[in-house]
Amino acid sequence: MDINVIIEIVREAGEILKSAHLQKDQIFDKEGDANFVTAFDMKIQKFLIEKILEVDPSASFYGEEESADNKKEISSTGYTYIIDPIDGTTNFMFDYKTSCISVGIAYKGSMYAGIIYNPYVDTMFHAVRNEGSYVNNRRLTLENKGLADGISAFGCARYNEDSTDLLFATVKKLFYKTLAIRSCGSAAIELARIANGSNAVYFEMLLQPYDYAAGAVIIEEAGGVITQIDGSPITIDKGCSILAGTKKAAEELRKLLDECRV
Ligand code: LIP
Repeated sequence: MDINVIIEIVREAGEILKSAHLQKDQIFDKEGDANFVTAFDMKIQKFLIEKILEVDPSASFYGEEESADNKKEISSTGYTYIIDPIDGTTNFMFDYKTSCISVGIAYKGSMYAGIIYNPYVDTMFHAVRNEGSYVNNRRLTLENKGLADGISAFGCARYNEDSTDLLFATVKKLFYKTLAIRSCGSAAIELARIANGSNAVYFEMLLQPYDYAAGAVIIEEAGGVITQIDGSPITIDKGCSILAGTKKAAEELRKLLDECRV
């Protein structure tokens, strides 16, 4: 698997997203409140799968959108591409220009590489295990700052109402412990922002592997951490909670969550 070949495929998919003119009849409901998919989510996922199969015919896929060649299984023998064709779909629907393409790559069941591309600002994040983390080919190494020295971000969705009280109780406590609070509507963009030092920390109560798989490698290779909110390892074969950040800020936030949980 040549990461540079996959990066160029993702860059091409980014042009589809950036030049998209979404019509009302191209928006469809998914399961749960305020949960949507657009024709462009499906078009970009189809494009990515077809292009990746050209260079890696034995590839497996765990993509967000339902399609015949998307088995949503993690291969134990080869590469699995964990694809979010448009992370920040609701943002895309309202022309927020804060959406990205996220492709995590697992090898024999473990995360190996990650790519997050925001075509609106042309930022291409990528990382390969033990080879470092980069944005537009600039190497990323994290400063281990705490909550008080940075921006804290969180995510929430109407269709994931689990633990909403704990989420907002923690955000209220966080408000007094950090420089500023942000919530941009794209988990992958928030995770990439940890790797380049824009966010000190990010958390969300429930996400799916395609929201965080790529970000996990990009953060860890930059020197940050990513776990579930209780500190346990993340899962890539099913959804889980996410807490990511610098080592110091993540530890501080986990303590805040514990205080709010009692
Ligand atoms: C979105 C995430 C966001 C989260 C939403 C949703 P999508 O991904 O990026 O952080 O709050 O629940 O999961 O659905 O736009 O690909």
